[in-house]
Amino acid sequence: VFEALSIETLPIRLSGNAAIREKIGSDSSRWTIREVGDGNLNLVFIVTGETGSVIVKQALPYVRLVGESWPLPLKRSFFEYHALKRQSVRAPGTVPDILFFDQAQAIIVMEFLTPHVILRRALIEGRELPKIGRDLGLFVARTLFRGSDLSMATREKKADVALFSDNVELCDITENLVFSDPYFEATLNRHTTPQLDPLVAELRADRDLKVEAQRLKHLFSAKAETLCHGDLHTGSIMVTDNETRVIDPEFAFYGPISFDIGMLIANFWMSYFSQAGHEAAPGARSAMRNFLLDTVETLWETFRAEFAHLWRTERKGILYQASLFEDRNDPLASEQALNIVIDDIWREMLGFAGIEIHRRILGLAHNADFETIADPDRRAPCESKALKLGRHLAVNRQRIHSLRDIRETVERLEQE
Ligand code: SR1
Ligand code: MG
Repeated sequence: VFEALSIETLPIRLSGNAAIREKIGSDSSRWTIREVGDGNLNLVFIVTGETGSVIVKQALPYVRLVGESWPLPLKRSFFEYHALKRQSVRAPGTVPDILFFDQAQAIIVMEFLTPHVILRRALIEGRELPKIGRDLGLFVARTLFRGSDLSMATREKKADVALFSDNVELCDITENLVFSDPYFEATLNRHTTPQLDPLVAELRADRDLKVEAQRLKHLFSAKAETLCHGDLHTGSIMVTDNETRVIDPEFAFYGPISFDIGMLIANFWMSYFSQAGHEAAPGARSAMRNFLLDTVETLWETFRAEFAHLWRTERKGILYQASLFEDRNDPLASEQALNIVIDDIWREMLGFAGIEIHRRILGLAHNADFETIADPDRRAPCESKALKLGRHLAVNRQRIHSLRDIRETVERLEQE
């Protein structure tokens, strides 16, 4: 029978576990326990013993953000565990090590990352992290390429698609909260800045935008291309100046290669527009703004270069088989195909980024970048500029050809 952990029961329930005892010490009377979960869904504890610390994460049978009225199955913990396992093989060193998994209790015990902090918090504080663009570009290229039909044996990939296809309820959250709710007056929506009302009404009446959002939802639900993280935002990343780790893949599903990249890049653009709400004086965070736009460029260019490298050196799946091109003695054919595949990812990625920006301001699940700007008169222009960028990306994505162009648009909006 499932039982939610508490600070009192945790030592009783986990002190018999050999892996935990070995890591933090076997005298559970000396364990100190803190509940630190501030996400929307789960319980998270830091457990510290005489020789170290671990993270204990437990799924609850409902959405923590909303309460027991919104049940959510425990099996998301199973998908998180399996996604972490695959990511650790496909992009070694980028996710926390797992010490123990209890499927029935939906508990994952994993490495405590220290002195790491959540990337979103670091960006709100105005901290520049020099390695982040490259680290994340490599992470997305490696996990998304190696989880696809470009790399995997088709039998193994099809079995994995079947396995993850049961993550229905978490996909349902994304399908509704990301792609649909922001574009009508859905019950769960909230925007905390009434100054946005006229713009919100405009967006909800925007036929082109609504059609694009549904085209993107169509891609999300039908293009089972690779194993996506599924919720790759700056709150799912832990950082130090020298290290980047990706956490929380409970939304993992087989979807478009472009999905994780678009969600992630959107969060850097939102951070950009939120800086004005956090800076001590106008212009004080100019260097930070440049860092964020440079990071987006590094992330995408690293993704592109690494994806191309894997395409040339590890393409062993059923798609664009090397033998097909090389037999005909036409190496340029493979490069032509690569360019077309990357162009498709680019256009889809821009769309997903636009929609992610909208849902974080108009839907149920907001982000701290904007929410921690206490004064609504300061928050409103930040959110409104982000919403306009989101619309531009989603609607004009077929006609946007470079991050230089987007940088100009972003900087022009910032000056408004
Ligand atoms: C009800 S869950 C809302 C959001 O929290 C998660 O982190 C996902 O981003 C989801 O969309
Ligand atoms: Mg999460």
